[in-house]
Amino acid sequence: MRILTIIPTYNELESLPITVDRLRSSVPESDVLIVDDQSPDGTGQLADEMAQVDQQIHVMHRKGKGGLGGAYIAGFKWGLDRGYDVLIELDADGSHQPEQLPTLISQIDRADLVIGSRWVPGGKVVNWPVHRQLISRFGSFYSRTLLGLKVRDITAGYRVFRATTLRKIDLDAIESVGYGFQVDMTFRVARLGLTIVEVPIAFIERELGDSKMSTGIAIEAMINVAKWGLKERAKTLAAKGKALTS
Ligand SMILES: Nc1nc2c(ncn2[C@@H]2O[C@H](COP(=O)(O)OP(=O)(O)OP(=O)(O)O)[C@@H](O)[C@H]2O)c(=O)[nH]1
Ligand SMILES: [Mg+2]
Repeated sequence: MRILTIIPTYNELESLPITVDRLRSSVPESDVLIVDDQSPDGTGQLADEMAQVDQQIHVMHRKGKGGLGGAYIAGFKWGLDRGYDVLIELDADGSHQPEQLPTLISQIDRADLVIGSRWVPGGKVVNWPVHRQLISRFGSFYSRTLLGLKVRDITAGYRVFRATTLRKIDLDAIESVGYGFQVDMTFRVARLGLTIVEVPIAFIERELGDSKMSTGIAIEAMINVAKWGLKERAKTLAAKGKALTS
């Protein structure tokens, strides 16, 4: 099983080396792809230096901040082109603990997508203010209800995909930039009737660097989810109408 862990970065100069070191010790068999969007703080150059001394580290440089979704899609395509069997999403900021990755990977035998989940029994968030917890829980509840999904942590960004799952998805059709990207991927995997397994994780609030979360990203996600939910419902109604008239 060839594994690739994709780490998107934008201004993660302090966090990136710590995260990559922890990842390399926790899952030494995984190759690493850092996708940097020309971070003004020089994260991209640091990534290049890391790649020079470790053959398993690769770097993709994109032209300017294009959003988390775009960075992951570019990373997925890179990995699929090179024949990886398992592709992993991991934040650079320390929120996703690489030490928990072996447990997530161990579940990919029985799943098409494994999600590191904050909102299943045993999952938790550390050092998150109450308002962030409420926003995240509400976001998952809102998306779950509108899209009719069973997943508890729909916006989660700690994920293990089988390559076969990603190959079934039209990656070019995904437009969302922020959290919406994670919701969109979950929805697409679920609609294909594939198996999603949630594994409890402890999500740690970043200690270094700045968050890229913004109100714009949250609003984008809410509008898109409502749009997708309505579209899906319209499709179901149209199918029912057809069945009744035929
Ligand atoms: N390449 C790339 N990476 C990004 C972009 N935006 C965010 N990232 C990275 O994606 C990961 C998650 O971003 P965060 O800023 O931690 O956003 P978040 O985790 O949603 O928000 P917090 O909960 O506040 O940490 C980090 O590794 C970021 O550096 C982007 O536009 N391009
Ligand atoms: Mg983060």
